[in-house]
Amino acid sequence: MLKDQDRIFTNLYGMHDRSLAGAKARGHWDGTAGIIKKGRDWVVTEAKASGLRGRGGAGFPTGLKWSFMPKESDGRPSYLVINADESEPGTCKDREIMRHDPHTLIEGALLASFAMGAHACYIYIRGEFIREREALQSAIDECYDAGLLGKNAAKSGWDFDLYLHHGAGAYICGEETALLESLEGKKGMPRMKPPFPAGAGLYGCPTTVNNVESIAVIPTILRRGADWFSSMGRPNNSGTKLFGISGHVNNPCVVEEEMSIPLRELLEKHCGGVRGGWDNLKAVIPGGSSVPLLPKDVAGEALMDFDWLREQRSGLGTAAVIVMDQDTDVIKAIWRLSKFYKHESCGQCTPCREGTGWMMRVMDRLVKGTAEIEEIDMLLDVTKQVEGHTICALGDAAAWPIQGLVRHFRDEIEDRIKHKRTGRVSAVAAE
Ligand code: L3W
Ligand code: SF4
Repeated sequence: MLKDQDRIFTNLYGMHDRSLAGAKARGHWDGTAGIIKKGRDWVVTEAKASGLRGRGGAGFPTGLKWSFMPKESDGRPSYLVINADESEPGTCKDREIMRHDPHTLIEGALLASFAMGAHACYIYIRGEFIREREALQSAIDECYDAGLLGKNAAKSGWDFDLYLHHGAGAYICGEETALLESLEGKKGMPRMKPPFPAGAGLYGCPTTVNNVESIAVIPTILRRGADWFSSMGRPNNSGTKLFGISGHVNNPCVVEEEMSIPLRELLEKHCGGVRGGWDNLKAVIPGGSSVPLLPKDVAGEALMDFDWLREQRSGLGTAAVIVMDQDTDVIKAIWRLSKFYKHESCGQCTPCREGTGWMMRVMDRLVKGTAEIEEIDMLLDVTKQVEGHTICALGDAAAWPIQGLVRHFRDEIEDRIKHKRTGRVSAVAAE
């Protein structure tokens, strides 16, 4: 359980002044130049030692990613790009940082960019985030006025510019290479990897793309030390983490907690528990719509971290916890995700473009109970044809929730088909 003094996001609920003066009173921008004077290698080494893993969904070690950036310039500039295109269904944690704690993100952008030899950083913010863009832009303007950004930023000797770029509302632009394409003014379509952005990213230059939360925790890690951060959570799953909890709990919320907290403790301590009590739980999606759900018995044991959830063939993803009680039509819930992925597929590779449509149409029949029993395995086969055979992870993200549904709720699907139960057909038709 996280102690109050170990919280990084001290203004998560907007109770305090989010302006520069308020942020400074809470300890932000304290000794920033001194940290930079310790040198680039020191910052990267601390990030590695902290054990911080990317908070955008993949959990890739942040310090290791930074170390892929060139040490010496070959004439091309280096860039940091911050992925603020938070669009994963259920996910609303980065939004809270940008709304209420924008200075920790801006200070993190300066420190991380310095660590990678970047004099410029772009924050790519989700199209729907109008108020968040305004909050962030006003914080950026304050920093320029106070000399914390621009030439000799924060009197550190490092010149640094920060630009905010507003997206237009496409989920796929949260995929890092589609985001770069969009930032360059092109259609947001993912690129083949490799090359990874560290080799050829924005405008073909060395680039690191990091999630908002990954960057916003950096100033506190550097001030309090890698050992402090890595002392929380389990080995290889360290630090504090923002969890966004929605669905059938009494008080949905976004909360900062220690990594590896038991799921049941998370829900009972911060959300007033499952609606109708724990016994009324049916299933939980632990990490945003891209990861497979967990049935109640597994959820009761779950530790909220990358490795524990991976071992259960699910994932921490964006740590967006979606709770479903016994009243939930779980087949319909996953059908709705299938519809989402079909809609958001950019269409450039065949398994995803065609497969998402096939998956959605079969899911439609499962919801209505009009499918044949054999179609369950046929559907699983389609998910296997899509998984791992596409340019970007959207194909996997469309396949995994269905695989989880069949793994844990096959009986319910078969039961509906056998009895030709209709589920909520009228609601399906209405959507
Ligand atoms: C250099 C190598 N760099 C990997 C870098 C790579 C990227 C990071 C992780 O997808 C997941 C996806 C969604 N040399 C490298 C290397 N990198 N190997 O490391 O890469 P990767 O491929 O594991 O993941 P990804 O393509 O970044 C992200 C899942 O997250 N997800 C979605 C979240 C949605 C949001 C949102 O709405 N904001 O975050 C949730 O689970 O499905 O699997 O930077 O370049 N050898
Ligand atoms: Fe586009 Fe889907 Fe291929 Fe990703 S997997 S590049 S979203 S078609």
